[in-house]
Amino acid sequence: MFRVFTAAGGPSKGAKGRVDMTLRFSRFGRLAAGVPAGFLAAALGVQVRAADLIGQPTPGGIAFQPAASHIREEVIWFHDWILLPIITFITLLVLGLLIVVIVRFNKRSNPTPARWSHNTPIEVAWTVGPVLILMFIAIFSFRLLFEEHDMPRPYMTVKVTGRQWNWDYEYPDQKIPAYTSTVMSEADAKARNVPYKLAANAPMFAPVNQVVRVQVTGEDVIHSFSVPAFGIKIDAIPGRLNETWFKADRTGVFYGQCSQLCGIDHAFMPIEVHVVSQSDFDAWVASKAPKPAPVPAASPAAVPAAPAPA
Ligand SMILES: [Cu+2]
Repeated sequence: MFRVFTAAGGPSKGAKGRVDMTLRFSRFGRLAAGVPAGFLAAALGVQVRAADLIGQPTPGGIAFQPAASHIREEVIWFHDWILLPIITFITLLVLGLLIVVIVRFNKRSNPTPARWSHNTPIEVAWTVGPVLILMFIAIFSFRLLFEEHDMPRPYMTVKVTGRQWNWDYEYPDQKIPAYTSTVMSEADAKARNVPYKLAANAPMFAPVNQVVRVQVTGEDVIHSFSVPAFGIKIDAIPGRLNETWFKADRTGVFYGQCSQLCGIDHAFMPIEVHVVSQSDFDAWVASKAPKPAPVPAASPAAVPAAPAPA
């Protein structure tokens, strides 16, 4: 459903209408297995333009952000096709039972109450039933958990350090020292037409279609590094190095936020990740890598002046 996006992350030219409809209905289709929410969304037209859905929340949106990685697609599939149908079924079942009880077993229509208080088959059923449901969910849940932890061979590592209230990004493989990424001011965000409180002054960079290992730690309190489009969220804990990974399958700008209450400016430590082509990434690395120290030239100026003769 996302094939209509161009490399830049926007909808392909001239196909905007088709993109909108594709996105709206394919998402709707994915949810249709039993999703009143999807129905509501389509009916109210709250799904906004496809271009707005890349890597950031949208006003009025009720579905997930579009996936930009295979893991995220699996997460969305698990939610849309396993969890949501089950919880919808359970909710409707309980609602139905409640209505039956209200209608058939009220005082008026049932003047002489029954005197029994136990029913062994029902008690067994309402114990075994939920256990079976949880075991069924666990099959898919554990498979997903395993996949999330089974990191392929990484192309590079980014070390992320959370701090009150900004992030540090360091690229040991590329020898890029840590730089600090802070929230962009409202005026700057407005001037650049980027979302305030999501845009950062110095984004993290990653090449597309490469496995990026993200090592996360905290400097002062617990923060949490989270990028919904990649399906990653991991705590940044002082004194501990946590690890996760992502492999973005499209270029674009993807936003996240610190997801652990970390103090008064918790809402002001956004995460901005630019996923770019390999050549763009290499160019960025070249621009960031520390320049080699200039070889001192044996110029006369470098020679200390001889003391003046007395
Ligand atoms: Cu934080």
